[in-house]
Amino acid sequence: MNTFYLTTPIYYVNDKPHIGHAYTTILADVLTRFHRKTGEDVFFLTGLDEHGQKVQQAAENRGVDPIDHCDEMAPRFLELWEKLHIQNDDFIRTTEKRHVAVVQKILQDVFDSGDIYEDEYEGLYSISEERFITEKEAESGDFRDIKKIKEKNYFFKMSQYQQPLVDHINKNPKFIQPEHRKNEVLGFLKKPLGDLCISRPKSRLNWGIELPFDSNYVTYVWFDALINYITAVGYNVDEDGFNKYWPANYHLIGKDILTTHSVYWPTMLMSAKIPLPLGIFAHGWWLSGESKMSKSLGNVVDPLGLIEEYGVDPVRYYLMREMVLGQDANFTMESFIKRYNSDLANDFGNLLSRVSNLLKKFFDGKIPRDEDDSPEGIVIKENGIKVVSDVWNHIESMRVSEAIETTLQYIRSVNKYMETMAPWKLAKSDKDAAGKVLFTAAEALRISAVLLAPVMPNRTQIVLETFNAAGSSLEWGGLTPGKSLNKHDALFPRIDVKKLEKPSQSNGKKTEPNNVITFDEFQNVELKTAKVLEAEKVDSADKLLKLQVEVGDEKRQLVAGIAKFYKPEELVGKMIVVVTNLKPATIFGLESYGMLLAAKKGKDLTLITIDGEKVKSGMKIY
Ligand code: ME8
Repeated sequence: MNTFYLTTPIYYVNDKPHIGHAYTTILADVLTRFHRKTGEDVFFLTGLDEHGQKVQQAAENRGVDPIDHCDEMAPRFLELWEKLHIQNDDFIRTTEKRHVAVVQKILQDVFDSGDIYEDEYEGLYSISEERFITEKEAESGDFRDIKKIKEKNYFFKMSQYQQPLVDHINKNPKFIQPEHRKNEVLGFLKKPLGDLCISRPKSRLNWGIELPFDSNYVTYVWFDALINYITAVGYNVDEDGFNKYWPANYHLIGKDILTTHSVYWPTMLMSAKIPLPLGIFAHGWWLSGESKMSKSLGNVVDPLGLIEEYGVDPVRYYLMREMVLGQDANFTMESFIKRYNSDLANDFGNLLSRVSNLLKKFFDGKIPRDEDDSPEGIVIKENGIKVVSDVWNHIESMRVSEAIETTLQYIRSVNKYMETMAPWKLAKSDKDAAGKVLFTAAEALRISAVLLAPVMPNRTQIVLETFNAAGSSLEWGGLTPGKSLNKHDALFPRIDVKKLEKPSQSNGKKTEPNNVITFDEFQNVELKTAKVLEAEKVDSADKLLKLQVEVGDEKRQLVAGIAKFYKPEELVGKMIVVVTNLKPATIFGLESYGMLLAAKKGKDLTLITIDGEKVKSGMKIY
């Protein structure tokens, strides 16, 4: 039997899951549901990345032990997976014994083979990224919390595997997908590849897996995390299980973690003499406006809220349909509602209510005897057979949104067929012919529901149960003539866009300026209180002041054009308002992480400040 092993990244437990995490996991769920349908022996792995600086920091901020923090966070992910109807086969946590043992084994094996050496290293270290960075990277402004560090560490001879990796990528064109990501990695590998620092002294970070050959160190979180993919299928413990599923068919990842997966991981495996995964597939980012949805930017959508409001299937549908795999996509409530109303309510839901109502009205709520053998009916049947293989081809090539669109196009063609054949009119003159049309339409709808079931496992079940066809296959002809229809609720009640809009405040009269923004757009802007800790003039620019501000637990640098209005010493201690999720900017060579708010008219400018006993820095402003 063919096997299909698919993994998601293991997510950091530094905060609760957001829509980006939900996306990759739903994608893996949809793909594995399709593969299970073809009879493959599927293994679907997801889990949590629980070690490292980020998690230690998150636990420290909350004043709890890292392991307690992880134990508290893990159920939040599990709860979300349950709500999203994720059918994973395993859920790995890197703090589990089974994983620690495998990481230590690999470390020891690689050490014994001579691929790990000790060296003193001095360089710039980015705390937020948990790695040494180059001078050039430091100047790029993409890294925060940079420190100069000199210390003894252990290094993995990654450079030794540069050429074998390039050869592997060239010999296996599907190893890194999509194509443009493969080219990106090959471009990266044109420059000499350095060795990888794989240790962290416990004096600096102790939340990790101890090096088996030096108890003063823990291993680098990525060296630990990537190994989860082999731990879960039984590496070094269950040889048969391991050989059955490994190498994985795909590691699904977001493009943010391409290098770790397509450079660190394969070279680690080469050194440990373990076969490489068959494929690494990097999808794009969900954006909110121009920026990536990310916890640190504070612009993430909470998947639980959406599910509660609209149901899980529409959310799964939207995420799968809207993002073309490999490209970025914009998450907006407008596009969510549009997709819901047009694809789900109008096309899919409408077809079900039309067909089932007509069967009730004219055929006593029973499935008619014969299918339509008119030319129009034959086209629907032929396309109903073709759509199955088209969808499968798309899925095998990781084109999920195209697979969905192909099914929706088929549904639209069935709606057109209904309009052309008008069985409600036909029923009055030729009842037999009307029955045939309705049979064909119902069968087409059944096939479509089976095809959409991996994306929307719940609502498609309603369709199948309506026709008494739960568990039926993808072969044309799954309906049983004479069977009675079951009652069903509206599949996708339309979202009334007007009801969502907030009523106007002004005694009945609408005042709508032409620059209105939606509530969502407003919510995308994160405003917080910030306390000014330090302020100084910028030598080269007489309009600018450089401020260090405190936003809750975090410190930030802001550069603001207010030197003409305020003396630096006047600002220290003031509680101001800052846009905290603005893309960082470099102003006169200085990094600025946010923007302060001020009222300005003509030549006057006054900073917006907030006073009050209860006001603390880091409070969100609504
Ligand atoms: O990187 N759009 O964990 P993480 C789409 N622990 N996908 C997104 C997204 C967005 N805006 N934001 C996050 C880590 N994701 C490591 C992985 S694997 C051995 C270790 C998804 O919690 C996407 O899959 O930061 C991305 O790769 C992953 O979440 C990063 O999750």
